[in-house]
Amino acid sequence: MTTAGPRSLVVATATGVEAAATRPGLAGATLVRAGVRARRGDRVRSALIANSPAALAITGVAGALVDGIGVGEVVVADEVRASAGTHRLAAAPLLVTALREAGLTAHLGPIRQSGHMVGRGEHAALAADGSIAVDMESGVLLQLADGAPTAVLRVVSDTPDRPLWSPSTVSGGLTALRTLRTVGTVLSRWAAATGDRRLVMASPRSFCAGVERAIRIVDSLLQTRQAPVYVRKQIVHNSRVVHGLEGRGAVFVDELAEVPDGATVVFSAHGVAPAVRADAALRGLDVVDATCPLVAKVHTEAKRFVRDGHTVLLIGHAGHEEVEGTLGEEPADTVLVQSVHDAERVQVRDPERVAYLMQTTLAADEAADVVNVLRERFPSLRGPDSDDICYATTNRQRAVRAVARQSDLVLVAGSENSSNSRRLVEVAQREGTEAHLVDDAGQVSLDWLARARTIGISAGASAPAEVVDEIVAALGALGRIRIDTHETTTEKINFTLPKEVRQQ
Ligand code: 0CN
Ligand code: SF4
Repeated sequence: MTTAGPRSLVVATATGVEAAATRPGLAGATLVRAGVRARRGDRVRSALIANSPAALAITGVAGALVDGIGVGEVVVADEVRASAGTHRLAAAPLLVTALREAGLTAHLGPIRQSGHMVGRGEHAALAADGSIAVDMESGVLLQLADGAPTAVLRVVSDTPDRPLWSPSTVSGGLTALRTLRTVGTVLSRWAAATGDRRLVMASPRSFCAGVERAIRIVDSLLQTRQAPVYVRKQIVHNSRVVHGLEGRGAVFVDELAEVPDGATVVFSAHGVAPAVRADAALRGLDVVDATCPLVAKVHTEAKRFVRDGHTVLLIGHAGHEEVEGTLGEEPADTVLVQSVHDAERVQVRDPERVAYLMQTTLAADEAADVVNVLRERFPSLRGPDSDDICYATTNRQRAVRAVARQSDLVLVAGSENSSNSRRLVEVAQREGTEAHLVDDAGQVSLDWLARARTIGISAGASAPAEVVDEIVAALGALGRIRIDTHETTTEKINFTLPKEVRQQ
């Protein structure tokens, strides 16, 4: 693939007034007046050819179709619906974020192209299919793009409450034109982020066996038990997963006190302290345990070491749910060690009887440094029979490291509170590569992309593949992409479901 960097920006507006309002932020761009109903489409076509390879932004004013979108606010189309067909714009969430960063109120949703000016009383019918705004030329102009990256971004000048041909029409128009000045600067940033790229997909990435199992447990209970199904803490640390299950009837609570007597409650993949189990039993709660078997293994090791008279040094992060659960097994004989600094200072009852355990999602290289210090201080230090840092954590870190070495930028799908996802970002950064954690495509900054031609992509063990797909689609909407996969190992691990779910 021949790779082209950022595209030249061609901006199409319907009228000269809209073009003039947008111009201040558009240094170096070509502005084209295409006319209402895009009668002058040939001008746009010529501008795209003259500036090839170009990116096309369609902007100007529009009418909001739904309440909650005000005059002067921006609507970015993720889809344009016209009689000739529907056009998807997968990079639209990135633009919304950039507009918000620029201080504007921006909305994401479908824009409908209408053949006439929409007046009082027509909004509800046009909004019936979920469209949030209406204009008269986006659909026609998009057909001219011929594969060029495209953006459709409109500033609202009228709303169902303040329709066209009402006393507010002029003031609405002026407010919208003022906003267009800022829109121009964001479109320039968008154009700088376009270009052809190579994507290197880290493999393995995304769901591990423990996360698959935990989600299937809640999923299956939602189908077979009476709603609501309560879940103590987030089932896994991912906002997309949690919102998806919430939408289907799961109720996430922080503490058991919020669960009514007799209700079904699921314990999350990260495990719980015995005190929580005892509390649930006392309350007569119907418990289904989604603790990952590999977390449960660490709990078993903690009990075994303490039974043998050892002090357990648990390497992990304070406040993380998994660590809270493991510490709770033998609280009097377990000490948390968070860093090399802690390892150099930790005091134990008997230096001859010391064991270490680990949180399953640590960075393997950092954890090894801590163990080395402990071993120097306590030569008879014992450790787990097999690694506590789980297979999924280890595999994803190896893969992202390999990918980071060949990338200008690494994007890791995952939520902020996901330990293993954050470690993937840090592992990539330690290779000297810029890396960021993104919960969804909208969190990818246009400015990161401006500098990156090869982008590595990974996802934490709790991040759904669909988030990765959305990121890839967004990058594909900014230019041509070649997708390579860097596979460091294949995973074939599966965990059986607990009996409460299997029997149903
Ligand atoms: O993101 P997760 O839910 O959890 P942490 O990485 O924050 O521990 O991923 C699943 C891992 C487990 C247990
Ligand atoms: Fe289990 Fe590891 Fe997945 Fe955590 S990351 S749920 S410990 S397999």
